[in-house]
This record gives sequence, C-alpha cells and structure tokens, in this order.
Amino acid sequence: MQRLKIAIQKSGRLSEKSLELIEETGIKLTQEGKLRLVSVGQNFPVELLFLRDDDIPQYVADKVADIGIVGENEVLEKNKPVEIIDRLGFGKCRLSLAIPQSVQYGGLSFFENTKIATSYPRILQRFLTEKNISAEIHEISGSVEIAPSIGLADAIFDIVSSGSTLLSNRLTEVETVLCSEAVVIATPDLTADRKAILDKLLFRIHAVQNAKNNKYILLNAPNDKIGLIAGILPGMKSPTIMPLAEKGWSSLHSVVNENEFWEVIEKLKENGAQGILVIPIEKMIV
Ligand code: PRT
Ligand code: ZN
Repeated sequence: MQRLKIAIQKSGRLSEKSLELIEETGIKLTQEGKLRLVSVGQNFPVELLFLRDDDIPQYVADKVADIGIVGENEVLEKNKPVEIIDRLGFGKCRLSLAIPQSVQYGGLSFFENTKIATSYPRILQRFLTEKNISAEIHEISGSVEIAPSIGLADAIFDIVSSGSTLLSNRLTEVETVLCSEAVVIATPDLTADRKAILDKLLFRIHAVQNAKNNKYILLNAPNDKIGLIAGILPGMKSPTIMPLAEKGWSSLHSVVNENEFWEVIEKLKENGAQGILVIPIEKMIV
C-alpha cells in the first residue's frame, strides 16, 4: 500500500507540536518505544520518520521522505530543491543580528569588515550581499551567543525567541533578518497517489487549525436586540437563532475568531447579550 512518508524532528523544539498536529487529525500511530525511528499510521496511510531537523530538507529533497515538518530557517539555510506548501504557526522565532550591549550601533554599515559568528551562514551571506556589506562570516554549530565575549567575533547572527539568551550574554538585537515558523515542505514531484494522501492530510490539518483559532459561542438575547447582536457576531455564515422557553428571548449560536474574541464579547454585553457561553471547537471545516 502507498504511504505518505512524513519527516518530523525526533527530539527538540518542534517534535512535540509536530506529532501533536498529526495525532489531532485523528491519525492513530503505532508506538515503537523511545528509540523509535519510524511510526506508521494505523487508520491513515502515513509513515513518520523521526530525524534531526537539520537533515529534514535533504531527506525530502532526496525523496526518502515525501514531506517534512521543519523550521523555515532550516529550509532557507539548507537551500534544497523542496517546496514550502504550508505554514503551521508554531515554532515561531526570528533570525537576527546582535552585537555587544557595550558597543554603539549606527545602522547596517556597522557590520562592514566585522566578523560575525553564526550557524546560518547562507541566510546571513544572502542578507549581507543584498545590503552590499562585506563581512567575514564565522560558522559555528552551537553556543553562538558566547562568540563575542570570547573574542571570536564582533557580532552574532542567531535565532531569537524571547531574547533572554541575548540578554544574559549582554548582547542587543539590532536587525531582524527573517521571521520563521514551522512549515511543511514537500518534494516538488510527488506521485499522484501520494499527492492525494497529502491533500487529505492538509484538509484535516486545516480543520484542526481553524478549530484552534475559533470558539463556539452561545448567548441569550432579548428578541428586539437580535438584529444588533447578529450584526456583531461574525459567524461562518450567519448565527443560528432559536427561541428560549421564556417569551421574548432567543438563544444565538455562532463562531468567533480568537483574535477578535474579547472585543466581540465586550460589544455583545454592551448590546444586551446575557449568559454568554464559549466552547472550544474540535474540528472546523470551512
Ligand atoms: O537535534 P536537532 O538538530 O533536531 O535540533 P536543534 O537543536 O538543531 O533544534 P531545536 O530543537 O533547538 O530547534 C528546532 C527549531 O525550532 C529551530 O530550527 C527553529 O525553527 C525553532 N525555534 C523556535 C528555535 C527557537 N524558537 C529558539 N529559541 N530554535 C532555537 N532557539 C534557541 C535560540 O537559538 C536561543 O539560543 O533557543 C535559545 C533561546 O532563545 P531565547 O531568545 O528565548 O532566549
Ligand atoms: Zn538541528
């Protein structure tokens, strides 16, 4: 039987969320212990390959895996012939240039003729070339943030998330070069069979993501306020309206996006809504 081979990070910042996403689509996986290298879908034709994140673009380019879940930073750095087909909204971080706090920063020209330590030499070189800056790139594979303090470099180019690593190493972020998140990459020429499995999987992933970004909302309103309140509720089409046992009152049901949630709730209350209930959605197909 044809199976779609999916490469995910074995252990690290993306591994838990990647696995969770696959399982939330309803796929049951075989469990093969802690040392597992491969896991197979029991009710959906997929096979998971657990790999180091650095290797995922290469494995997908070589068709050992059909698709992979990996940080966009790795995809751009490795520069392999793979296609980014979806963005997953987790593993968010940025790739930034940082310099010692003790040094004055007067703009990009600061980096002219400096030495910059990084694990992402290709992305950095592309940026420097685009900005017409010549600097020496010093490639190191880990602990980039200590390079300036041990005299190895004048600046660093590294992943930043909360910024606390920079802070504890007395560095300041001065330029953001790339904003990254986990993405789905695919080999550009998947067979039709595997493409069909991929389309089904992406359909399910989007249903899970939509559900996470939205809440189901129920509220009571006096009938003379229904028009107003229905106008506030964005909904998928329009709200469901049902009469309550108490005369003159109705119950409205709808869907609200997480981003506009509190604003909508405030407006609903101002306009007479009562007994507002908010419920998580498990899957949402739009
Ligand atoms: O073993 P393997 O090679 O698979 O894993 P890895 O150690 O190379 O990668 P891992 O698990 O650290 O990160 C995997 C991916 O997560 C990265 O490629 C990014 O796409 C993404 N990501 C998101 C991050 C961070 N946030 C992050 N904060 N990757 C690394 N960091 C590092 C950062 O370099 C810094 O040194 O975490 C440190 C803490 O960051 P602050 O700013 O929060 O202090
Ligand atoms: Zn890695």
